[in-house]
Amino acid sequence: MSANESPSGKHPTATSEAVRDSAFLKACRREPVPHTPVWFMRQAGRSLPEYRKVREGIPMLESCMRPELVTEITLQPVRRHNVDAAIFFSDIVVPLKAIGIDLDIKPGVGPVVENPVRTRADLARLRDLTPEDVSYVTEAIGLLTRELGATPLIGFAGAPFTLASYLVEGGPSRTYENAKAIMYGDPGLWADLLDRLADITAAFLKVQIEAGACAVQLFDSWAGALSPADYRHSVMPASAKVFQAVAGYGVPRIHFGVGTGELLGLMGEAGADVVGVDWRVPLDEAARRVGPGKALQGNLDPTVLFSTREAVETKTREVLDAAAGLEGHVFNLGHGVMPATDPDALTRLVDHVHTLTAR
Ligand code: 1CP
Repeated sequence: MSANESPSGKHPTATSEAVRDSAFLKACRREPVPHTPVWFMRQAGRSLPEYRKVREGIPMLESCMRPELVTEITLQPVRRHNVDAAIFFSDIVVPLKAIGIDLDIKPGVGPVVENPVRTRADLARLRDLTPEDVSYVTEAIGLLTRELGATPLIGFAGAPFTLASYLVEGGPSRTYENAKAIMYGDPGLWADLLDRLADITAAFLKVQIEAGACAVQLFDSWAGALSPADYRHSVMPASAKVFQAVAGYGVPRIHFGVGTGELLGLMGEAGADVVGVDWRVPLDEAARRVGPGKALQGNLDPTVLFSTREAVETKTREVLDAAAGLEGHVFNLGHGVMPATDPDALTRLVDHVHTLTAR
């Protein structure tokens, strides 16, 4: 199989030579780079006035299903900030909506599930995802890769644990008490739930890669709520299944969570090529925890952008200094861009990292 061919053999993946030679993909592959590549989680979104304008009156989930709108929103931060990668505009709950789960994304709240999934009978509602269920994703990525030229497109999905947290709790949670009640009290049901979600997530990532995404990020945003032993036993097998399912495409696989300092080694072991790090662990220490053979992504505290230009520059230099000995480094924030962030601070940050790291 050539690097340009999908494992299914049906669709050649759309990655062009210019994209393959991009600083972002080089850093993911731990090759020498012309400068440290930069992108931001949640770079498309409420921090941008042009985003708020095109989203006006259109509910979040509906915007994810309109290919022209998805294309425009995904391109907005690329045009404005000169970032080294685009991330597909969607949400982690889109594949669940696509298989008929009754959920909505409520403004100011996040994903809310009408009838939470808590029993074995509920599992039957989690059917397989087919490419036809998300044809708007294939269409949007087709439009996008034509517009993006040499800029790589990152596809993404929610990891089984983080998806399960919304499905079981019925919405955002700080404690995950209902999810953990199943994890500890009915491990068989828990394992089957996460395994179902792994299949759905893998199918969703495959759609994005076959349509032209040249890297994927698995967001296990809330895995930091787990001890290493619980993560290894009750969550890692499902996340590993997702990574294994897309291994054959040869696209870099990024694995990210918040508050996952104690889990960094395991999150790499699950099958990631790049491990995302929040701001709580310096990158040199993160590299020791992850071990050799993987690139790291991160990890400026997103709240630093609310401070003075001097403070942003100092904290940025600290991140770059800690990253100096890494095998590969993709600069990012330690979590998503906060909605009240000044977009000009993000543009300056990209320029600053490019200037400081130009080789
Ligand atoms: O109307 C709006 O603008 C709603 C806000 C919003 C946006 C812009 C939501 C609701 N989702 C999104 C888009 C989104 N979601 C992206 C866009 C691509 C980009 O990064 O530019 C991405 C990557 C996501 C992924 C996502 N959704 C995650 C993982 C990333 C993370 O921040 O940890 C999670 C946990 C979600 C759930 C979700 N969707 C929306 C919100 C507000 C939340 C979080 C709710 C909570 O606190 O539990």
